[in-house]
Amino acid sequence: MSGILETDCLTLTRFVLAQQQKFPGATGELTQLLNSIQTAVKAISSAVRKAGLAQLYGMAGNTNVQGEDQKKLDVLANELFINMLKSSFTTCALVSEENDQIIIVEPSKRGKYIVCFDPLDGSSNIDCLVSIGSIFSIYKKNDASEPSEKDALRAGNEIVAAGYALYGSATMMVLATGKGRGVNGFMLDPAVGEFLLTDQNIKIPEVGKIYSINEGYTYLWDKAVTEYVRRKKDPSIGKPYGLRYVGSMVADVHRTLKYGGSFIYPANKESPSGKLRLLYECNPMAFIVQEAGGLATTGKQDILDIVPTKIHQRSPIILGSKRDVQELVDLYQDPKFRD
Ligand code: FDP
Repeated sequence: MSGILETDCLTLTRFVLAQQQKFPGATGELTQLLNSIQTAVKAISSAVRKAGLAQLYGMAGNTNVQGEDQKKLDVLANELFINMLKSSFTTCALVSEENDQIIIVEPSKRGKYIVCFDPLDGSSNIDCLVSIGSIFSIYKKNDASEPSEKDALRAGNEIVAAGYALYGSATMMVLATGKGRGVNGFMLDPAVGEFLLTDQNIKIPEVGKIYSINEGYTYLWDKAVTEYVRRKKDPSIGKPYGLRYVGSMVADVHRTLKYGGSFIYPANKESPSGKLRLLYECNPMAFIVQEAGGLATTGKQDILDIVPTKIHQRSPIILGSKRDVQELVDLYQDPKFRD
């Protein structure tokens, strides 16, 4: 109710704790891990909101008023994720978009989870104030061996939980806390400093009215994608779709989750595996979209079935409303549109 302070609001922490209660054997480690990600996201959100001003203070030679070097936002976000995750005592290995090698957590701080994350996705949008985000997926270590890269080279189907934070006109965290447990969205209330449940059990529309792809690369597309986009714009087939492309994966996926339609970053003649990274971009988003009732595929294979061989490997991706994604999958199977 407006003007009245909510005294029993469902925060993200409460929500995760309540889920943990449903599993009598749960140790609370995942709750602790998700809390550490929440802290990182809150700090990143605050830094994102102040970035322009902070840059002004640091204009002379990139130093701030204390004479310290200014940290670029993506470096800051990465350090926050790594430090919060390590000190949560719940992780044993981390894969970050910003680090070439896997990070092995020191033995005294180890727990049973592996986290793959992109601390600040859409970084080319930072300087023009367009929405950016953080993305993560969580796996459980399945043996007692010394943690290594093989623990992160797992199919998306093994994800325990995945989520993203969108630093948009508000900051929102969207979480899928396990297979069959759906997707929930939490908006950051800056006054209280907590994420509050605002979007319960998000379901992606069965079909949408929007397609989302970087059309500048039309000349590089394969026949199936070319035909799909042609059909979306052909009034003799139906009412043409609208085109929306922010160029920040989190923003484009969040819109697709809310409004439906398709988001596509395909393979093309110059990048045969597309651009987006499997472990910390495609897999978490595919897990969330599928939990919300949508589809996520390369066009030829379910994203979550891919068994990675490299931690930074890329994958083409088509995700969104069931009917919209299926339409492109069908084109890939049609011999007329094979390259
Ligand atoms: P960015 O290069 O700005 O970091 O994977 C990174 C990403 O952004 C995604 O967030 C976004 O969807 C995509 O790249 C945009 O790539 P194009 O500029 O090639 O369309």
